[in-house]
Amino acid sequence: MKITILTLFPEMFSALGASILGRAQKEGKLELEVVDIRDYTEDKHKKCDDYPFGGGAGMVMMAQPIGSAIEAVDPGHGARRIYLSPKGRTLRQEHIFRLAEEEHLVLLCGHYEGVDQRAIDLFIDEEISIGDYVLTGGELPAMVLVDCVSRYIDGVISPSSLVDESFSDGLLEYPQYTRPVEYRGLFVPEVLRGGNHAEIDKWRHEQALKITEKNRPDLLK
Ligand code: 4FV
Repeated sequence: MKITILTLFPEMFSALGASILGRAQKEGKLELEVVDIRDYTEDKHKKCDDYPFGGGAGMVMMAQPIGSAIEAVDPGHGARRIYLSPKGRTLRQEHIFRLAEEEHLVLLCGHYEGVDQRAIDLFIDEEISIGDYVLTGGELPAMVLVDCVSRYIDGVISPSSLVDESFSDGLLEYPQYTRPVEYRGLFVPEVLRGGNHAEIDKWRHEQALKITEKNRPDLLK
């Protein structure tokens, strides 16, 4: 899978070179392309944002550099073009499964007050929000989306790790434990050390239900 990120702050994406995502890129499973929108402005002063028409605080990213960047990285519109924005549909796990099927994603990162609406109208397929809160830029949301989607690229995560995780069966995940057996007076639940897998599965399902009921009763409806 190829993911192209369009941003005014490419330096923010060095974090995607670490750990699991770094290895996925080294192994050629994930191709990540970070593009500086500023490289596509036609303004002689490299301007990429301007004051909003109608007044209001902050600056708005101009449509031309965005449009030229998108047409450069995705000339045939073969990619799914996504704008990360609080106005978008909230990202949920079922979304991730669908996006993971795409060959090429183009992620547009807004900054400041956002982008000129015409950039969205002309070039964007869908707007996605990572949650009901406002950040300084779309870069962190883009990294969240890259991380979530990349987990479903063949070979990035072992298939056994993709089952029994939060939201995979509509429930939050059961508690996890590892060595040592005792830590500051707290012990690993006996059932997990017993080796009876039917009992372990039963305990884990009960725990998942309990945690979901406590933290996300809406998932049980
Ligand atoms: C956001 C979100 C988000 C709003 C103004 C970037 C910022 C600035 N993106 N999910 N929540 N974006 O807050 O995706 O342009």
